[in-house]
Amino acid sequence: SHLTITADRESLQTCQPLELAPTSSAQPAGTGGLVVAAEVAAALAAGRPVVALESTIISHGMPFPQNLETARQVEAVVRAHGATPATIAVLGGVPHVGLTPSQLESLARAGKAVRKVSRRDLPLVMALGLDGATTVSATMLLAARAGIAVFVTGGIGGVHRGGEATMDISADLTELGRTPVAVVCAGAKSVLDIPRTLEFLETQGVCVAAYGADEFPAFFTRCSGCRAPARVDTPAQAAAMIAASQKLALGGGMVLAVPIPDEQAAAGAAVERAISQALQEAEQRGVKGSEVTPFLLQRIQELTGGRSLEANIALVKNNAAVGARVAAALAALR
Ligand code: PSU
Ligand code: MN
Repeated sequence: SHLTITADRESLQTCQPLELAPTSSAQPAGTGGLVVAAEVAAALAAGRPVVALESTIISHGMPFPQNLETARQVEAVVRAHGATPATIAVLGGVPHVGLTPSQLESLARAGKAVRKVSRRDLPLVMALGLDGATTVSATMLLAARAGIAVFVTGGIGGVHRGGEATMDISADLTELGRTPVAVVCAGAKSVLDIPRTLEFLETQGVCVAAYGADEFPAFFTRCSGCRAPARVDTPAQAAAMIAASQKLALGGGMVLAVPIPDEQAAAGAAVERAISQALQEAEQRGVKGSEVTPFLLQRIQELTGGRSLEANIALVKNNAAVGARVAAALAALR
């Protein structure tokens, strides 16, 4: 009666034998041979605001060409608010922090042909010299290694419905528990079990705040039925929480959940119906593991005739504006 997850037996069968890619030994352990774009490195060195962006949302979260347009627009919004964007992905086995326009384009064109990479997949794509689109968990980890404290995306993963039995709980949640990066998002989609997602985040010690709202937002709608554990109303307040967490060396992350803009929330009801149908289809077809989220996102887009995609794009750009302001407020505190 719910989605089931198998171990990685199936995906292991599709792996090529391990052919090790050459690794650079020039950098100290822990920096993972990161390639940080010159512009990003300069901003970080000067203490100017930087905003990390993920790449699974580009490869698996939206179709081409809207994914490319959105990725470019989100970077432009970050810049327009005075911060430097750093889109994160693994290219040829090397984690990149900040992509060139042509790297961004190839990733967007490749779409789902690129491997979706969460924390657990990083050693594999690095060792095999593969490309990988990073999820929230892997993007947070790499952002933290590069020294970036603020990360913008659309929605985080969570506890899937039925997760109390399947244990399908996104690695995003445990990453939030262990990596000091603030994730600015529109909450979690109602394809997930939002109450359990919030419970799990509490267990992981993650500070969760809604931005300008009392309720935790559910991506396409401003309402989840769950009260947010905290509320902040300004970028300065959000930055003060990040600074406090750093001061105490808490080591964990933070969720700043920004409700979808009012103009887009109207599409919410139709999208909610599509979500129930997509969930049923996933169950009937036996979709499993890391394919669950991409499957649901694509079906929702198909079922709503593009309205959900339009709302998705609008909310990511809105999050980018908020995230850039938070990064600027944080830089001003230093
Ligand atoms: N939710 C969205 N859009 C997305 C994702 C989640 O609304 O693109 C992506 C993010 O990269 C997130 C990942 O980190 O899916 C979570 O996947 P999983 O549920 O397999 O952990
Ligand atoms: Mn999962």
